[in-house]
Amino acid sequence: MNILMFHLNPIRPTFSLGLAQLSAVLSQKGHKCSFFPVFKGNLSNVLSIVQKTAPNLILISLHSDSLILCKELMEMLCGTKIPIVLGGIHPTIAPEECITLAGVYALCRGEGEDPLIDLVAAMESGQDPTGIENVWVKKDQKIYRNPLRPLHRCLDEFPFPDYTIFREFFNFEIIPVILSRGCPFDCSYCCNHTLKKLYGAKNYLRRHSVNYSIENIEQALKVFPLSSEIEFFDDTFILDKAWLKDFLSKFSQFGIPFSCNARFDLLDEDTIEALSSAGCVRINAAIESGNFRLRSDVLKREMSDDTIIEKSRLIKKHGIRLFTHNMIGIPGETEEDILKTIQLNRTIQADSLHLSICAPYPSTDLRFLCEKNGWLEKQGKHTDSFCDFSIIGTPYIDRRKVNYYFLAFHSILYDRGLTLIIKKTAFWVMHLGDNRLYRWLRSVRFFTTWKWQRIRAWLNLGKFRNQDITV
Ligand code: B12
Repeated sequence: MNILMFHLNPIRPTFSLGLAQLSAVLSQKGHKCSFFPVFKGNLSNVLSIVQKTAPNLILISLHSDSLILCKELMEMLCGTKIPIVLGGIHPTIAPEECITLAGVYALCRGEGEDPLIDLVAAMESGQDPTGIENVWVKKDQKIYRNPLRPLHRCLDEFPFPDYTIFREFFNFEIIPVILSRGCPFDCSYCCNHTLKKLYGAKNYLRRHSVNYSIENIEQALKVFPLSSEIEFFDDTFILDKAWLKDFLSKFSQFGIPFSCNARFDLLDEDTIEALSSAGCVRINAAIESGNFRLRSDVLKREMSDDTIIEKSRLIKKHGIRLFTHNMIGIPGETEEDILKTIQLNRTIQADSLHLSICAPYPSTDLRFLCEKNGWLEKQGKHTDSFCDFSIIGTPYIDRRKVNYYFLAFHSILYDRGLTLIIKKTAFWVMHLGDNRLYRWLRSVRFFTTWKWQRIRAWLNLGKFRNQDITV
């Protein structure tokens, strides 16, 4: 079959390691896969891509932030009569919302490799596709909702993700890699506890063997030989210390810097030192809130300020840059709490950070908390938007204040003097306009950065790694 894959992100073109994995298993079965990263700025190109590739099947991968974009895309595709299958985290946790979208032929919940192979085989051979585990299918005006199959026990049985599908669109200076699935923690805003409820906690966390992981990286580097860094996206990269030690000792052969996610409370000096010696240049760790009560009671991340401060000191001591994840608009949060989050980042001297507006994703404990208290925006036009607007309204803070701090957070933390005053004033004016100007500027910025990356790829610019991989 000729299969076209779309990954959706309203804001910018984004890779999908999930689709790379699916492309690998489908290619193994002789199917031809191509990929296109859809965002608002290139939605109008989609039909010409479909005409050019002439697929027999379209796969769409989506997170909850992309439902509106998905609806728009489906409207564009409905005239093509090509079967469309949805998958990814949103169809997994909110399947009813997805299967009822006009034009959807089927959706896949949970891990896609085995169900997709079964579905494609059934479609090709004309067999009945209505009884495949993980797959919900629409047929003769009926919806067949099949149960989940158990998680695939041994991840090493899968082929290496197919990075070639990204080559046309991304010139990864930093290659994204993921070597495990699952997480043992239950942060209330994250999808992991939701998936654990679906699948059962047993065997939920699985990791590739060290040998598979090393070979996976080798393959990725062959596809992107100019990449100068690796980013490990695993939720729990540093959890299994024995695995980590073995992995780092073998990874060092690449002589390539990397960054990874880590929880402050799991870090100890030995681990930080080992990471640093193996080439770790940045640790991404979540603070989320500067208020301990919100962190532990609302977000279910029991971690003291002292732990965060002490571990940050150690990270810096070993010459690793610190990137933090933060949220504002958390239920129960006040303006003072937001300022505490800024202050905590200042105390630990975060080198850079990511800020999100707290998003109560479907089926998470955080969502249930908001629903129970009537804190979700009911009538507003942004109810389905998980990107730039706060959809949580509590008596503790005006939602527009949250939007203002979303714009001003970085400036308050990093800017000084006149720059700070000018930016704060501009953000204040912009937030009154419902963020529209800001969102437009952001889209332009992402678009130009992306184009610039492609020009660099075309000109063959980019740093060579200090060691080449033997092919
Ligand atoms: C890597 C990652 C990113 C990367 C790449 C994202 C991407 N495009 O895949 C980056 C940094 C860009 C990113 C950005 C964001 N992310 Co993110 N990210 C992750 C992370 C850590 C791993 C995802 C991954 O690669 N998993 C490994 C692959 C193999 O699994 P997979 O993607 O789930 O795919 C499998 C199945 O879902 C299925 N499948 C997937 N697509 C399809 C399609 C079809 C047709 C079929 C049949 C099957 C199928 O088959 C695959 C193989 O089994 C997850 C957390 C997690 N542990 O899953 C969060 C996660 C997906 N991200 C999340 C969020 C919130 C975001 C952002 C909105 C953050 C922000 N505020 O900007 C953006 C959204 C970007 C977007 N729309 O793409 C949430 C999503 C929650 C939700 N309900 O939507 C997650 C679940 C983390 C969380 N807090 O719960 N993210």
